[in-house]
Amino acid sequence: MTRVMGVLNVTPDSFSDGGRFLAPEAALAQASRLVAEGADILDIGAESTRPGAEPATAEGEIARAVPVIAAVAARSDVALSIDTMKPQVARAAVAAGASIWNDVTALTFSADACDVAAELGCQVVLMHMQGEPRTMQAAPRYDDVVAEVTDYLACRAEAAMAAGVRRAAIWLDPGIGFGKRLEHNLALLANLDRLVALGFPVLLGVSRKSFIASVHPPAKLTENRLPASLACALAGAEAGVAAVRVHDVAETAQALAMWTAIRTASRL
Ligand code: HH2
Repeated sequence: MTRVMGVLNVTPDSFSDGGRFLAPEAALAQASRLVAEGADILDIGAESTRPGAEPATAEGEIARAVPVIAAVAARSDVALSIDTMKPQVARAAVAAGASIWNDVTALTFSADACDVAAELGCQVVLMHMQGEPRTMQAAPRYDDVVAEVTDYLACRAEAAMAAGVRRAAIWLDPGIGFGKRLEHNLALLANLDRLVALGFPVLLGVSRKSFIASVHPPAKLTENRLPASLACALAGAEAGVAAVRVHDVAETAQALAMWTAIRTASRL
């Protein structure tokens, strides 16, 4: 069954939940809520990667994320993921109880990233992004987006394994919305099976993203994008992704439970 990764951003400026869970008590309450709603994994992020976002310092990320990770780890055995590109932050998060390093730069942010991932021994999500968050949506260009993203992620998995990361610890993510136009996002969603065929678990992050408003203009506000987010999650489940990264955990868990029940019912 496709697992649900609940998003918990302890940032001032994330595109969907920025500023809402900055206070530690608010973050802990939201973590408990997401677990109660059916999250299998919580992805805690302390730097926004939305287009145009200003970079955070490692010290700032650690100060915001680590106390929340430590407090959630003390109260619950839900798997915890740290959404960061910085090895220093990943190291502090794993020490506090995170077991997954979710890296939107696929271990390319610094020269030591692969070595740190190998040393930490945690699970690692390698995500594809063209460019960097501040400017990535300016002029994304691909000749064959599906082939380029798939090849890139296969290469990054090889690089991680060459540094000593276990094959079984590697996840891949096509990076929907990260340096991609609408047609690129849709091509990747329509061909997720090609990424799944590489044999690594695939994580899909589509929740509330802006390409939804390009497909359906009334979904201009992020809070109005749940139906399309669910449609994308089910498309991911159909293609065999291992987990979906979402803001709306209860709704996604319900949609996936029904999809799984239908898929596993015997056909007459
Ligand atoms: N999307 C976002 C952040 N991190 N990580 C992975 N692996 N895949 C994604 O698709 C992904 C991600 C963007 O969403 P959000 O965290 O809600 O926003 P922000 O980056 O503004 O904090």
